[in-house]
Amino acid sequence: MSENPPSEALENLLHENRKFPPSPEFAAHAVAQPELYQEAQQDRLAFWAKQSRELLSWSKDFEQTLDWSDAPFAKWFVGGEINAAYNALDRHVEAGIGDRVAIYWEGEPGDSRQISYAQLTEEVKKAANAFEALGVAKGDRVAIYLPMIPEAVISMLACARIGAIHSVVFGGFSADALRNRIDDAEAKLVVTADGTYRRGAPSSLKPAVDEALVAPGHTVNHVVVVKRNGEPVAWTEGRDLWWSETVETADPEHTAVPHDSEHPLFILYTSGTTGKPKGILHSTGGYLTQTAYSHKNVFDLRPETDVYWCAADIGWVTGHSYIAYSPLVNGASMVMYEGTPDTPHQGRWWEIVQKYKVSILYAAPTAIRTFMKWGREIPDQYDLSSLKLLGSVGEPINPEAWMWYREVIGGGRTPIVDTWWQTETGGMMISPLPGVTATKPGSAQVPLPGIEVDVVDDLGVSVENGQGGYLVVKSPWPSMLRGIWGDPERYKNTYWSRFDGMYFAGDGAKKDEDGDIWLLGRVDDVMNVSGHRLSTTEIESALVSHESVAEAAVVGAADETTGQAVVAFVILRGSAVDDPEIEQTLRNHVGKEIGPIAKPKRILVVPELPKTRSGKIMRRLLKDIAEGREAGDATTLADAGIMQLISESLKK
Ligand code: 6R9
Repeated sequence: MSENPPSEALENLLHENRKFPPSPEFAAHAVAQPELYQEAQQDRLAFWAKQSRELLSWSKDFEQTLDWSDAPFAKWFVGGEINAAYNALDRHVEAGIGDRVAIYWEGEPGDSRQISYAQLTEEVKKAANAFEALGVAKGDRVAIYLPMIPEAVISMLACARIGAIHSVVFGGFSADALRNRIDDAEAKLVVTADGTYRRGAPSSLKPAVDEALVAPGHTVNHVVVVKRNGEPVAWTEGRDLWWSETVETADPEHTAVPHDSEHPLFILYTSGTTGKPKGILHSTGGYLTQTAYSHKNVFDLRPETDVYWCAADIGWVTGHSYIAYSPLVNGASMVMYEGTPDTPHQGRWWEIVQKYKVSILYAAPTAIRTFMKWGREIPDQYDLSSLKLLGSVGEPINPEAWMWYREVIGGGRTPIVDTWWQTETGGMMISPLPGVTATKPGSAQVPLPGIEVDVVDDLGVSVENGQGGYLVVKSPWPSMLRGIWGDPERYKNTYWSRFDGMYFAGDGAKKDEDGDIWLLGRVDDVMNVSGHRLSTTEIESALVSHESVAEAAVVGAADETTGQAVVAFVILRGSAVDDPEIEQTLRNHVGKEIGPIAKPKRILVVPELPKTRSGKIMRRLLKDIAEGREAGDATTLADAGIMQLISESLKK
C-alpha cells in the first residue's frame, strides 16, 4: 500500500492540548443536544429512519431503513419515493416561506442577485421543462460545466427534478478532462456558460466545451449556454442553445414526480490512486437525509434567521452537499460568491460577511492560511459580529490556522467545527457538535451520531487510544457512495477489500488519549492541494504523455498555504534536456491535460528516479527532497547510489 507515512510535521499536532468547551449560552440553545448521541446509540437504524422522516418530505414512505444484503452495495430507505427538487424548493413555497431568500448571489465584479425560494422554484421548473424538451429523460446524464452562478444550482436541481443524473465538472478542468468525463458518463446534454470573471477579468468556459466536442464519437446532442460575461463565443448551429432562449422562455409549471429512494442523483468524478478519475455515484434518499441532518446539527442551523455561506465551488462535493442540496432542503438562506478572495481587494470575503450578515461560514483551511498570510489588519476592518459559527473542510486544519480562524474571524466566540468527510461519504462523518463537544484545535474529533468510524492497524484491529493507523467506517451510512459509475469491481476493490467488512477511507488517523480522532492526511497516492484532491498517478500520466518526458514521479510536498503542493521529478528525453523553457512547457501541458489546479508548483529535472527492486518509485524519498530534508532510509532501493546522484544533479 502506502510508502508515505503521515507526515512527521503532523505528529506535532498530538502535543496540542488546548480545549474550547461550548459557552453555556450556546450549549443551552444548541440545535444538537447530547441526547442525539444516546438516541443514535440505542438503535442506529431507527435513529436514521426518524431523521429521514423529520427532515424530508417523502412522497411514499419507506418500508425498510437499510438493506445491506448485497454488501457493499447499500440500499437506504427502501421502497420510499422522493423528489430532491421538491424537497429543496416546492415544499417551502407550499409551507408559505416562498419569499425567503434562497440565494444571495454576489458576482465577482460586484453585481448581485437575490433569489427567493419562490423564484428559484420557478427557475428550476423552467429548466426542468427545457431539459425535457431537449430530450433529457429520467436516468440520462447531464454534464454541468458552469462557474459559481445560480444557474449551476438551478441546473443541478432541474436534473434531480426530472430524474436525470448530473455530472458537474469543475470549471477549472481542461477540455480533455471534460471530454473524459462526458465520455465516461455518456452525457447527452452539456450546460455551460460563455465564461465568468476571475481576478477582475473575464475568463472563458465555452471554448473548452467546443474543444472537448471537436473529436467525433461523443454522446452530446445539445449544449445550453448561460450568458455571464458577454465574451464572444463560437457557435455550432443545431447543437448550441442560449439559456435565455431555452430555459427562460420555458413553461414555469412543472410537476415533480417522485423517484425511488435509490434512484441515482449524481455522479461526481474524483481522483483516486490510478490515472483514471472515478465517477462516484450517489443516490437520492440517503444522500438527502445525511446531508440535511449534518447541515442542521453541525452548523446549529436556524433557517429563519441564519445566513449561511459555504465558500466551496459547486464543482467539488462540498458544493454539491452543502450548497446545492442541504441548505435548500433545510430552507436556509445562503450566500454564493462567484470569484476569488482577493478581487478587487483582499478584504472581499469579509466585506461579503459584513454585507449579508453571514452567521455561518464554511471554508477550507487553505483559504484560512492565505488570509493569515495577508494579515489580520484586513478582516479587522470589517464588522464580523454576525458570525456565530465557523466550519472547516477539505484537509487537516493545523492548530495555528484553527486558532486564528477562531480569534480573528470568530472574535474568540464562535465554535469551530472541523468536518471530515469525502466525495465518497457524501456528507459529513466526523465533526464536533457545536453545543456539545469541547473542541480541540486541529482535530475533527468524533463521529457524528449515527456514524461508526474507527482507527485500525494493518490487520484491521482497532488501535488503542494514543495510537495511529488507518481510518475506517464500520457500518454503512445513508449518504455513502453507491458505487463507481460503470465499475462495480473497482468500487469493491478500492474501498472494501483492504479490511474485511470495513470501508477504507484512504486517510491516516490517530486517536488521542481521550479517543478523539486526528486526521493525518492521505496514506495513498492522493494529494490534497488547497483542499482539492489530485492523484499523483494522474499527473504523472499527463507528464509522460508529453514527448519530452521519459519518466515522471509526482509528490505532494508540504506547503504553508496550500497544505500540499505538486512537485514533479522528471527524466527528460533527447534535446529537451537543453531546453531552458522545458519546465514552463511541461507545466502548461499538465494544465491542458487536467487543468490549471494540477500544474506542478515545481518541476525538477533528474537523471534517475529512486526505485525499489520491484520497480516501485519510492516517492517518500522524493518527498524528503521536495520538502528540503535529507532523504530518509534508502536501504530498499535497487541502486543505493541513486539518491546521491539526484541530490547532486539538483545542486547544479
Ligand atoms: C469533503 C472533501 C476528501 C479527502 C479526505 C481527507 C481530506 C477532508 C478533512 C480532510 C482532514 C478534514 N479531508 N476533510 N482531512 N480533516 N476535516 O474534501 O472531499 O474532495 O473527496 O476529499 O480530503 O484526506 O480523504 P474530497
